[in-house]
Amino acid sequence: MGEAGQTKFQMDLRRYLREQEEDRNLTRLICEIADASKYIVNSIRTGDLGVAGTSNLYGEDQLALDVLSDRILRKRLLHSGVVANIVSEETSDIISISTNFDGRYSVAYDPLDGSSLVDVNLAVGTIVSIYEGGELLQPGRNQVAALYILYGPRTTLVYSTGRGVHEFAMNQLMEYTLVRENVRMQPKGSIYSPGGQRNLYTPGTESFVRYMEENGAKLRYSGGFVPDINQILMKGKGVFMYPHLQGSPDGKLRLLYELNPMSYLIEQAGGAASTGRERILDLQPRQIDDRAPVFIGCKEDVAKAEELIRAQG
Ligand code: AFP
Repeated sequence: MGEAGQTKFQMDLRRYLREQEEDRNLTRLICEIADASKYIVNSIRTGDLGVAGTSNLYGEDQLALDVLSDRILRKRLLHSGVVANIVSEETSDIISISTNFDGRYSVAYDPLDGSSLVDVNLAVGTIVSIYEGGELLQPGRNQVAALYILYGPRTTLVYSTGRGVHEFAMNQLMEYTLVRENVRMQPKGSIYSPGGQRNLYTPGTESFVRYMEENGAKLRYSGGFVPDINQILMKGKGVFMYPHLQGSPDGKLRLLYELNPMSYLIEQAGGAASTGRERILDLQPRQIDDRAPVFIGCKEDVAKAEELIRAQG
């Protein structure tokens, strides 16, 4: 029992991080990101959905919300006093905040992943990957923390610092309070989330989808990486894929701020994340906009995908 009569499951995020004796600067960083999400969720609920008239590295028209969310997060990271370098899906290169890396962290983030879904009122999210020091182009296995915030019917924050995966929900005072501790995946799943065009799947991926369907798995795909992964993680049974396609061997999703943080979280919950041939977290990024194919979720399902891709390509 925490403060006077407070059960563990009403504990707010900052207090929980302190009870876990997390590094003070890391606690500060995670709480700054959590605070920034309060402004992002307000901008989603009420913000201007028009196009901002600018485009990001990938040449996609930036919705005002993309730009706004990126600004909100970047400002908090800039003034946090605990950040060295940052990179965002919405900017074209790494931004140096401090050359003093002592006690500081570097952050790769997607401020509003799935932003094109906001104007059809589907769930979207913020994804964050955190490293110690100043280097952002390192394998995802070196992350010291990863988190996402899901702006759905409820606003939830899911994080790990390498000691399990914990979920918090935003209450009416806009505080995050603990709802699930040590989330765990089952070995095999009952849902599959197939991204990309089916007619461009390679034989191995096609066989894997047939394997999942023959085993009774149901299709769940929203087009939003954060809600689709969150469903698999919180139900503990499923696999998401955005595979290599004929004509695009690297799939679609970005390594630094989509695949590495989500792979870290899923592995921390006992799942697996692979390109279909190798562990996502072992990939050495070459540049900030690297993409990779992905099969992520229940360990046995990911292993089956690898087996079929090894055999059939
Ligand atoms: P946007 O951020 O451009 O909406 O893309 C969302 C996303 O990166 C990821 O959230 C989804 O899993 C994936 O793209 C969906 O891609 P498809 O629309 O090709 O299925």
